[in-house]
Parts: sequence; C-alpha cells; structure tokens
Amino acid sequence: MSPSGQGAKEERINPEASADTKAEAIASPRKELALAPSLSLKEMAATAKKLRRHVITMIGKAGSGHPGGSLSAAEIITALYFKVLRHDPANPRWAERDRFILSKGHAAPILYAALAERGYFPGEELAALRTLGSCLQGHCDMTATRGVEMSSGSLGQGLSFGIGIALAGRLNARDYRVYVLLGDGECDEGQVWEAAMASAHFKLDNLVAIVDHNELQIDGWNRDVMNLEPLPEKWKAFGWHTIEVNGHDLSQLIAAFDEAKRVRGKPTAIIAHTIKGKGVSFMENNVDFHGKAPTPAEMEKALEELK
Ligand SMILES: Cc1ncc(C[n+]2csc(CCOP(=O)(O)OP(=O)(O)O)c2C)c(N)n1
Ligand SMILES: [Mg+2]
Repeated sequence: MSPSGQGAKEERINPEASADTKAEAIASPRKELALAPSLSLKEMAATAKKLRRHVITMIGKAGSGHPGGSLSAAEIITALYFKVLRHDPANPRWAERDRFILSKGHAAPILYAALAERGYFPGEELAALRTLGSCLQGHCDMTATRGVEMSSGSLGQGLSFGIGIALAGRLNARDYRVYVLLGDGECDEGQVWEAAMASAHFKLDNLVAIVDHNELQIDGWNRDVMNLEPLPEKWKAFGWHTIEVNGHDLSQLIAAFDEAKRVRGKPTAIIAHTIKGKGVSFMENNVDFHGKAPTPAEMEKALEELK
C-alpha cells in the first residue's frame, strides 16, 4: 500500500508520526542504532546462561512458573535483545523501535530476565516475580512491565497482534521490524494459521515469526497431542520465507535474522529447533517442568549446572 494519501488515517493510528520522519524513512535505508552492546558470540552465550540462572532463581523463589519454555528460548531472546532489535531501554515507547511480542506469554521469565539485563528496570525487581502488585506478573502484562509490548498468555494471539503493528508501520512509513515468538504447541491454535495466511496476503516483509520448536507442550510431545509436522513446509505453504535453525546456536539465529531483513514481499518464519528445559539436565525434554517450579534442592542443583 502506498504511504502517500494516508495522512488522516496515519495521524489517528499513530499520533507520534511526523512528516519529517516519514520522508526520512522512505528515502533512506533502515537506520540501525548503535545502542546494542557489541558482544562476541562467547559473551552472548554467557549472557544466555545468565538469563537461564535468572529464570531458575525467579521461578524457584516464586514457587510457580514455567521453566521449560523459558529455558528453551534463552538464545532466541539473547540474540534479539543483545544484537538484533533496534531499541532503546531508556525510551521503551520510542516510535522507531523494533517490536518484540512474546506470544507464548507463559515464558515471561526469560523476557523479564533480558529486559532487566538490558536496563528496562532494576534487576532486583526479578525477585518479585508473581507477587501481588509486582511489575512482573506470571504472564506478560503490557500495563505493568516496561518494555513489554503485548499482554499475552492466552495462546494464539501474538501473531495477529504483530500483523496489526506491522501494517501500522507500513501505513506510517516507519521502518521498524516486528518479531513474534510462538510456541510450537501454540501452533495448534487455529488463529495462528489465520494470521499466517493474512501476513503473507499483506506481504509483510517487516514481520518475523520465530517458532520455539521444542517438540513439547503442556501435556506431552506434540506428535502425541497434535502432530504438527511437517512444520517448515506448512509455513512455506502459507507463503512465508522459511528458515530452519538450531535454536541454541547464536550464530545461526543471528544469520537467520539478518537473512529475514533482506527478504522482500513476504514475511519470514524461523523454525528454531530447541530443547525444552535446555541447560538443566533434569529439566531437559521433561514435560513435568513445563509449568512447575524447582524445589529448593532442585534449584541449587540447576544453578550449579548453570555456573
Ligand atoms: C488459549 C490457551 N489455551 C491453553 C493454554 C494453557 N497452556 C499454557 S502453556 C501451554 C502449552 C504451550 O506449549 P508450547 O506452545 O509448545 O510452549 P513451550 O513448549 O514453548 O512452553 C498451554 C496449553 C493457554 N495458555 N492458552
Ligand atoms: Mg513447545
């Protein structure tokens, strides 16, 4: 859709848009922001481990939460928040920021850990996970937490929300990008596929869906609950540029995000093969830790493994 002739609508959708920024965005290539810490892959791997330690400590202290799907996403979240996203923790509502939407909202602890490490709020807040009145609720609450873009937890909705933001970006001639992290079990939801179809229909090349493909959901293996395969072929058939990566390999993830930036005329799906509970031996591939906190003894053992 042409950005011209949309003035009245644009102002309604996004009153922050100014004529100057619109012209700039159209004329020049996307400006990256030099705010991301320039970390080596080794330092990023250490960061992912640090985020995992936060997840264990937060959920252990809270006595409830979802460790499995938080741990499987540690490298995905690290790649995004420490490398890929154009964002400014000092200005979470910056109009030009890339948007990250955690559609699998039960994995909030891994997002909170990254937001704290990037300075959206003090790290001490992490200890208040799931307590009454805390800014860190069990599932994402955009009204409570600085840096959270969407209230999520009811699975299936994040991609639709992402489409809205991606379309608004196009209407307002902004060059931000939109990233949505989905669970693979979440892909059982019909709304995901309606959104997948719409994203391709609208040729949203500013939209990236990442599927945390850890093969497990709440009740067991996907293949037993609802067979999803062949998952990459399904995204392709829905019109998406599709990339498969090892979701624990930061260089593969970063390369996939770079590739997605170069794709024109279609959205990109990154199928990230991961291990649920990754990094803690007794949680790995263990459905029991989908939504169960470690006991104090388990917490100690987990933190020992994550040293
Ligand atoms: C609409 C909806 N139905 C059911 C649930 C309950 N629920 C929470 S997590 C989950 C399983 C999600 O599995 P997956 O998307 O694979 O997440 P991950 O393995 O990454 O934790 C379910 C069914 C929910 N949150 N929302
Ligand atoms: Mg899963």
